[in-house]
Amino acid sequence: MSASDHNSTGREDHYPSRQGAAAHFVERRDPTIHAPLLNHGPLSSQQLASYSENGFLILDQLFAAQELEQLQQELARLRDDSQLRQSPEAITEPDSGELRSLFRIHQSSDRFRQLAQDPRLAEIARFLLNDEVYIHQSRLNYKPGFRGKEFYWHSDFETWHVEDGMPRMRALSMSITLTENLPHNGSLMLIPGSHRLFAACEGQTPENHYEKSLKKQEYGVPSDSQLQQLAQRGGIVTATCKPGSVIIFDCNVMHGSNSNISPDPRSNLFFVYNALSNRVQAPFCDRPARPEHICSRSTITALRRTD
Ligand code: 6CS
Ligand code: FE
Repeated sequence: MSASDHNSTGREDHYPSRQGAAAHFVERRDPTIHAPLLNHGPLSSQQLASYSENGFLILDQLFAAQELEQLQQELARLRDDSQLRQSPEAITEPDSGELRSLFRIHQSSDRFRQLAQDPRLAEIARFLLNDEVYIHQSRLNYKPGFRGKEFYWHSDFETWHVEDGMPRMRALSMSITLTENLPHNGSLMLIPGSHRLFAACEGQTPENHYEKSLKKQEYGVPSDSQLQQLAQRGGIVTATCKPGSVIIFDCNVMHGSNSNISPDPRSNLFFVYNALSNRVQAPFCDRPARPEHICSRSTITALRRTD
């Protein structure tokens, strides 16, 4: 296990990746739960233990039918917004041109801005990260029926560290299911316990990598051997759940999702909560910072508390 390195700018890099070394593992150097252990905050002690052990937790049907309907209407409204569709925030599927993702929805949608601040979500993030939080990234992954393509295995943190300059593992994603997540429609797959090892990747970061990686990621992904080792240790869990549920997952848990050739869309909303003390710095790769709609940088302030 390599210790932290100092990259070309002399800055301490606790999780060197894509620095030319072969794929290898580095022990995680940050807690999964940053809150003091004596208090379980808005979660039960069983939920906390499960999140700490696995690196993810599912809150089943957190949102009632009426709220869910409003979220689904907003999902459709944004999908049909022709101006948004032409914007850099819209990512299309590589083959069909169908809408794959819509980024920065916590700013382009008042309803989703309000949702990101909802205490049922934000208070859990503040507790687990033990800090004020801000939205590092938000997106709708539409994963349409018939032609929704996969998201290959990856650790979000590996990308957010290397390409966005996120220093430490003190961030988490909340994926809100807006359609049913089923065994057959490309639901999120996660490897329990994989968050405890950092899979440092081989290769170098291509120029403007995000223009390709958001459609089909080929750099910053684990080697077959790394993936095999993680899956052998922890197995693979498919997070099937009803609409209105929330999949909370640590920034470093290995996850991915298959293509969707079923008629049923798998549309999930993602908020990435980052600890304010873990705000992004310069990228840990020799590339310019990614655009604001993928990585909040110029708008970093503590997320407003609402009751
Ligand atoms: O590059 C990113 O930030 C995005 N890529 C993936 C596959 N997951 C996290 C995030 O949406
Ligand atoms: Fe991801």
